[in-house]
Amino acid sequence: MDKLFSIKMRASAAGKHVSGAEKIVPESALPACSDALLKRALLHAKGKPDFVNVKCEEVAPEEILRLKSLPVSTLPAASPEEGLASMETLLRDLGVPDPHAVVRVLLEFCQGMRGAILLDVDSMERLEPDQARGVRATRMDDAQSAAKPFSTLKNHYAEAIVLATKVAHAPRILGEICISDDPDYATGYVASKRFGYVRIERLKPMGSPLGGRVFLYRGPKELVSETVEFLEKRHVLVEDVPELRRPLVRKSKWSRIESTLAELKEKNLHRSEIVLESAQSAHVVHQGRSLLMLASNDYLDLANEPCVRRAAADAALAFGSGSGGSRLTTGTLTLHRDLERLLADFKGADDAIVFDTGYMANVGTVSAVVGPDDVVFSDELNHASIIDGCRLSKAKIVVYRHNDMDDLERKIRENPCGSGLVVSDAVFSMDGDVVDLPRLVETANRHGLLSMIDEAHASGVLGAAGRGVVEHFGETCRPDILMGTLSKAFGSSGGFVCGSDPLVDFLRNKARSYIFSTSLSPADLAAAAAAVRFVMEHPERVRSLQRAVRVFCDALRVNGIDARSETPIIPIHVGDEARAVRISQRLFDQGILINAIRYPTVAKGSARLRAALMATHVDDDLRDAARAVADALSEIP
Ligand code: WAQ
Ligand code: MG
Repeated sequence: MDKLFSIKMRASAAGKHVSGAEKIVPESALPACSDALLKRALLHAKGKPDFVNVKCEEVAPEEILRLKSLPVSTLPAASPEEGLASMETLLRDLGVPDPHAVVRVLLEFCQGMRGAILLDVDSMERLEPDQARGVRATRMDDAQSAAKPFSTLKNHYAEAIVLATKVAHAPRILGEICISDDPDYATGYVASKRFGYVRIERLKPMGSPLGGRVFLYRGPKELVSETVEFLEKRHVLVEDVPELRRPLVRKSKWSRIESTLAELKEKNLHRSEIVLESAQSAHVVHQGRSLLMLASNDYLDLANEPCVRRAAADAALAFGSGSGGSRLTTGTLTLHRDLERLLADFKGADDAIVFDTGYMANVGTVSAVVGPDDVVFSDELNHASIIDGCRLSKAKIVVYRHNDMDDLERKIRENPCGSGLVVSDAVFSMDGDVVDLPRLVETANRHGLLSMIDEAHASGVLGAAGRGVVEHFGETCRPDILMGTLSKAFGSSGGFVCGSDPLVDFLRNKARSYIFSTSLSPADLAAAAAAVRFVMEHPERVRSLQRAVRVFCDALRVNGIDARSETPIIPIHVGDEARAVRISQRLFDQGILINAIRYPTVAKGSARLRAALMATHVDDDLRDAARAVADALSEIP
């Protein structure tokens, strides 16, 4: 067996103590340990020492007393008064006749001592041989200390629990009370064999240099020297020191909220809403002023379409305002099933399941179809709701490069799995580009993986009839799971998933966002159904949207901005967050609403204007807007 050494470090500056520490470690750990202790001496917050002494001494195993660590518990305390009251209660339970007086000794007489006061709790007499210095407990260590990462900083808790365990086992010691003398650390404890090491989180005001230790003695005075001998001379190793789980620094309960807001504002990332006073349409009203809406997801302008609004109003009058329950309890109306059948028909699927939002459709679906043993392969630009669904699933998440099917192939080979999912947006919400569906589906199928496509920005948008990404690619391929929303081109609210009967049945039983939410209200459902029917009957509305895209992109290019898109999402690159905000603000002042999109929605430093077109935008408005965008880009630094 490795020999054990006691190693002690003491550092001073101009004869004054700066820091000290000691350990008992196996010979093999001695060099690393002396190095760490030396660093600790040289880097001490109290100042640079001019004298450092590191002393190593072999200790015979039979000289070492091995003690089990006291068990640790923590009492929260909102104020020093509360903490000190807890301390007195514990002392009373230990049989101390005058707990208040003992706590006063700790608060009033310890200042400036290097050791502890040794107090007779019955006579209230101080028993230390040297009252200026106090009694020091030394020659002790955590039995595992050599195996633990050695911090050059002093670890309050780790050292205190070792000391408290030794002191509590000293002859005739009832226990100990302590407050850290560190001005930034207001914690202390009451330690005893009886109650263990009870941490008390707040015993003094922050910033106070107060601190000290009192060892509580009960016994004949003649035997004091034996107690002191044990404390100062006996070698002790403490076993099974528990880890401290809580963070040591207690922050104000508002600190996260306040500091986050301050940081967002400082980095130009703070957002607030623009409140509109009219329906969502090609023109909207804000503070009494008309704005050209170039930022809406209501691509087909159906939120404001008379037959859609009428359907919502009629349904509210016939079925009431709320659905009254979750889908699997009382919240399924004929309207829900009618809409699901209509969506399945529109998308050419067996069945569909409607969720309250697109976000919930993605979170519920992804987290249900994969689990902890699976792998999800996810495009790096996928929507946040897909990312959140992946996280919630506890599956391994492998992110592949944006729309890069070679990278997807490589990542699948590098991450073999029993089962898994490839998931991608159909139209990427911030870039407006379209997924390489044929290759994605082929790759997923070849590797035996499920494929899922989010058509939030594709339904009603892609394909001559607006049926989405499958139509866009000429019905040549089809993902297993086709997700979409009712809140964008369909002008209502909600999300949905289309697929096979078993898939939909599975989701009704396993998608938690479906099971544990009150279902959509009658007005939402009827509006969505009317909008889907409108698209089926009026494919020319989809073509108007596609035409608006061509007109706007052409106009941007005429004005020197390189813009092309197959979809109504047209990103105009800016880069700097603050500049993007300034440009968007200038356009806003000129009556054009285009959002500046910033981190965390897109990567840092890739801020952009995100123009979103509607089928009802007229050519003149689009050309004027393109010119205004170009002017703002060239004039605003
Ligand atoms: N023996 C006796 N008394 C000592 C010793 C020693 N080896 N070391 C320090 N003292 C006395 C001295 O008067 C100090 O001013 C006082 O104790 C406090 O010492 O989160 O950090 O090193 O569970 O500041 C307790 C809570 C932290 C830790 C204790 O003590 C936790 C602490 P400090
Ligand atoms: Mg201290």
